[in-house]
Amino acid sequence: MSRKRSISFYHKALEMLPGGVNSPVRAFKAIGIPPLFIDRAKGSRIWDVDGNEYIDYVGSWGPMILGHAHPKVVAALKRAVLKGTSFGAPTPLEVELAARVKKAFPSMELVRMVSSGTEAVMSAIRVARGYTGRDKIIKFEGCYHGHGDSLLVKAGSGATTFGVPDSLGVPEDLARHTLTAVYNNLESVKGLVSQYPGQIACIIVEPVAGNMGVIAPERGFLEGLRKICDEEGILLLFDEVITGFRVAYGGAQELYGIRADLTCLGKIIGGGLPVGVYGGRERIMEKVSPLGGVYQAGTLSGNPLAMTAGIETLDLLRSKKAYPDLEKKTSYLVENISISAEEKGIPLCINHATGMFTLFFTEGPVRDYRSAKTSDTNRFARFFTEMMKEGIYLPPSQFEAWFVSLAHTQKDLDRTIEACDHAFNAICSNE
Ligand code: KE4
Repeated sequence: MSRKRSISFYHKALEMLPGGVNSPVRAFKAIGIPPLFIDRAKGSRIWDVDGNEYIDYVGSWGPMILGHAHPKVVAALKRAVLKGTSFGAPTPLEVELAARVKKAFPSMELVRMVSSGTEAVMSAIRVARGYTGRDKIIKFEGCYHGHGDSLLVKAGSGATTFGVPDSLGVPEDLARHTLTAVYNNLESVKGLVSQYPGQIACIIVEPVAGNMGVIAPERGFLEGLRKICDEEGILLLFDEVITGFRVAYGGAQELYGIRADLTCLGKIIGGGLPVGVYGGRERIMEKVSPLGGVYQAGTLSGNPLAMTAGIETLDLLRSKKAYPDLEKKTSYLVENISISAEEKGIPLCINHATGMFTLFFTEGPVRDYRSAKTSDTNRFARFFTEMMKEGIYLPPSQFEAWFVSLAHTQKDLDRTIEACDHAFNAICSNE
């Protein structure tokens, strides 16, 4: 497998982009080899610039739930682009996408389109502070909510991968308003709430964590957060940028039957184009300009091409009865990969939710940031490299989720399981 062209593009990129990338986790730093430069993708497959083909479990970090370049999405975009790419004015398309989001998430009585998950979360935090008049927020160690200043405190995803969960450049005066609790530990939340009575604007949570690797909420955790928020006048903010339209059409709110006060969405709702959405109860969202005093704006918010890709994607997800299929594929992979690791005596803990899963190279259980961090990241790096040789493209970090799409075929799944088998043998033999 030649990677010559990837490496030459990487060297050129290093002269132009910090670390040669436009988002840190893509740099393969946790793996210790130059990143692949991608040429194209179709369905479950992705090709690098050297022509190597892979079965793709990154799926652009979640958006490509239908698979890459779905013909109906491509056709809709081709029609849309001929009408112009951006107007900076309202269009019927944003009303169409908003209607679909509201139908899927009844708690989102009013929604606002933005251009990324980060922008959605930053804006929702500002709304929570503006609505409650309180400054502090509670987040969970290891959860990642984009790179907004208030959220880069004990953050997950790339921040954990690089061991910089607290970013430089975030003023201490701001960071002190971000309190961190332990995922799946309601006592840690209650402790903070009693320490700062009447000062906490919201609790932000990934209702199924994806950025420490996948960690599902234990029974009673989300319900407990809802109860604390109701008792203390705190807003419950679900960051469903990953889980929205992934774990269920109505996200974790549908799956667990918990109503959030504010919700953030991203990834899938743009169908691969830049979209973020935040929204919630009408009386809260009425604080947002031009109705209220919380300002937020964006040149490309509601961009017609992004709206088009999002509408097509959601309509295909709704019509396809996608979720039983995704769940079946995910369970099949998890069960068979577990068997393979067990046969080889490799300590492995696999956590999964519909359409997403993580192989933690540790005994487990993995139920929070601390237990996730017991994973053997060197062993993961060797596993990643072996899987790449086998033609499987994985998220280049132990603390991310593998994403399954509707385009992954039974043949893809069986090939993936066989590749894991070979990779497990390889990492055992050269240890
Ligand atoms: P973006 O700004 O990257 O669109 O969304 C930020 C975000 C917000 N909330 C959650 C739960 C998220 O997972 C994310 C972004 N996810 C990462 C991967 N875990 C994006 C990949 C990257 O940073 O390159």
